[in-house]
Parts: sequence; C-alpha cells; structure tokens
Amino acid sequence: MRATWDIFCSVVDNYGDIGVTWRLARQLVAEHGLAVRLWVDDLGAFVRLCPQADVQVQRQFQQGVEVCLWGGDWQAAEPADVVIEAFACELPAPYIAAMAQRAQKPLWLNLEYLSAEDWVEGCHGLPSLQSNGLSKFFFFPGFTAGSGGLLRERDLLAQRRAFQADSAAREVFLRSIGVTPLPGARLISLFAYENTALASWLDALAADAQPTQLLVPEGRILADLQAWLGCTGMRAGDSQQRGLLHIQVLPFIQQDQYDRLLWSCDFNAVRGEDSFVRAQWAGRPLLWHIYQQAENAHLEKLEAFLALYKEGLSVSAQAALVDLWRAWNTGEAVDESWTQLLQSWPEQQAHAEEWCLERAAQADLAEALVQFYLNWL
Ligand code: TRH
Repeated sequence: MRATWDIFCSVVDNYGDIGVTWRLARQLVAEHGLAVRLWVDDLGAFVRLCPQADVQVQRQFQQGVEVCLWGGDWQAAEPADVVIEAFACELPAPYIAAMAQRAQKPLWLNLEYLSAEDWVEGCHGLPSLQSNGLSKFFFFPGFTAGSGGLLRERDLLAQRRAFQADSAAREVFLRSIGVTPLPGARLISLFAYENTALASWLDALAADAQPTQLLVPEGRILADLQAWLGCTGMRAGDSQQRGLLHIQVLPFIQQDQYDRLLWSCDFNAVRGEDSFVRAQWAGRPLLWHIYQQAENAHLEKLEAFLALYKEGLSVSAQAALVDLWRAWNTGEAVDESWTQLLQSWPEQQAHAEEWCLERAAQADLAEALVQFYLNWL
C-alpha cells in the first residue's frame, strides 16, 4: 500500500504558505507516487494558484492531490502515515488525539520557514517530545547539505535549460501572457511588497542607456509603481512608458507559468520564500524582498543568505550586490547600487547559474522528506 501523507496549511497572508505546500503536495504525488491530502484553511488563496479549483467544494482532487478545506468545524479524519504541519500551524486537537491512538504511529513533522542562518543545520531533524507521547520533528529547508534542501522538481532544471535555449519558446510564452518582447530591451520581472526604494530604481531604469521592459504581476507593489508613474487604476495588461523604461502590469499567473516568466527574464525581483527559490532555479541574477518580521529579525536572515550567496564573486561585484539587496530591504535609494551592479553584469549572470547548479547538487526538499520518513520507519 502506498504511504499516505497529510499536509496542513494555514494561510497567514500572501501566497507563500499555500505556494510552498501546494508545490510540495504536487511533487510528492507526481514523483513519489504518494497519496497526499492538502488541508488548507483558505480556499480563496488556493484558487489564485490553482484557478481550476472550486472554492465551494470541501474536498476535491487537483493534479492528483486531494485538497481539503480545513474549516473551523473539524470533521474526524483518519490520520495519515506522515503528517506535516507547515510553518508551525496548529493541527486540530481531535486530529492530534487520533494520531496518538493510531496503532502504527504517524511521523509528525513541522516544516519550517526557509532560512540560511547557521543554526538551521543544528536544529534540522531534531525531535521534540509532545505531551501525548508522540515526537514531532523539525524539518528545515535550507541551502546547505546539513539542511532539508529546497523544493525542486526532478526535471525542473532540464526544462529550464531547454526553454532558455529556445528563443521561439520564450517568445510564444511571453505572448501567451500578453507580453510583446521589445527588441534590445532588458527584461525584468518585479514581484515585491510595498517598497519606498522602488522610485529610485525606476528613476535609474528610466535614465539608463539600455531600454528596460519591466513586467509587474498584479499585487502589493502596484501602489508604489503608480505613485511613481503619477497614475491610478492600472490593471493587468496596462502599460506605460517613461524614458527608456517600459512598464507592463501582468495578471497573476499559475506557478508553472510564473517559472517560465522567471526563466524568460534577465533579472528577477522576487519576495517571500517560494518565488525567491524559483528565481534561484532560473539561474539569473535576482533581487530578494524578504518578508518583514518583528524587530527586524528578517534582516539577519537576509545577511545570512547574502553571506552564502556572495561567495565566489569578486570584491566589487559582492559590494554591488550586497548594497543593492540591503537598500532594497530597508527602503533606501538603490539607484547607485543598481548602476554598480550593472558594471559586473556578466559576472553576476555566471554566478547566478553557478549558484543554481551548486544548490541542485543537493537532494531536493520532497526527496529529503521521503528519505527522512524511510529512515524513521
Ligand atoms: O506571497 P509571498 O509574499 O509569501 C510570503 C512568504 O512565503 C513568507 O515567507 C511568508 O511568511 C508569508 O508569505 C506569509 O511570496 P512567495 O513565498 O514568493 O509566494 C508567492 C507564491 O505565488 C509563489 O508560490 C509563486 C506564486 N506566484 C504565482 O503563482 N503567480 C504569480 O503571478 C506570482 C507573482 C506568484
């Protein structure tokens, strides 16, 4: 009998929680042949990522995953062999009680947020004894061999490489989302939270000698974008030109299409957790807008990642990268650091590809979870 897995996702805000768990659930089904239920407490957020889904339906199969509404009124369900609570969400008490009563106890995992901090390796895989006698294990995604790795589908990089080698495929894809590539323009995608640094970046892009085509999926950055443009009411499909900067708002597209958008662009500004990882698999230079936490805890995470990522770059390329990322994440002007980054462009490009290949040498997160379960049995 194939093993059963339950993944619980509570949508805090944005799309990262459901983005990560939906991707993981699909991969466990597609690549490991597992029976996976994804319990999500906000089908509205899920439908943004999976438009075929029905927001009214309590249980539905989508791409082989049984997607279940995790409503306030919990209906008894037989616990699975492996239970993942994503990002420390709290499982329903009756479900935990049923886990403890199961003849063959389930493996209980807390899948943590992604961080490059040093302590992650020391905590990855550690058990914590619960009051009902079950152990809960902490599973940390990460960038180094001692962590749980990153979500990466088996053929992702092969697909990405084939796509990037095929300019016709890129053109067809871009047109399918309403984008006509402008000849000679640098293509950039922008997915970010509200950011006071944006105006300085747009100033620099508009004044640049090389044209830029900036693609902005609908979302939280739109207000800052419109403030800079001096307009309101921009919607998907709308575009504006300032100097050599052409700006187009895109609709929110499906995850697989979003990957292709990242692969198509020369530079990607991403945010949170999942788009950040996907931009790394694109093998192109990137800019990360980290999710803000209380007491600026996120800035330590940012530094931890930069310390890893910058290794191998020349001193000047490191400085440009670090300055740009720090300024972007503290809302300071980025025009100078952007101009500096352009000075080391070929180096930044080669480095992004190298970083991607080095990360891909590790087991991916889904594989690592399955292996963890097999070792635990
Ligand atoms: O939406 P986010 O800001 O999510 C964040 C982070 O995960 C953060 O760590 C978490 O604490 C917080 O949510 C609650 O960014 P993220 O993680 O990149 O998730 C966005 C998802 O949306 C990702 O799976 C990619 C997907 N996406 C699309 O499918 N289509 C699109 O057009 C775009 C722009 C994104």
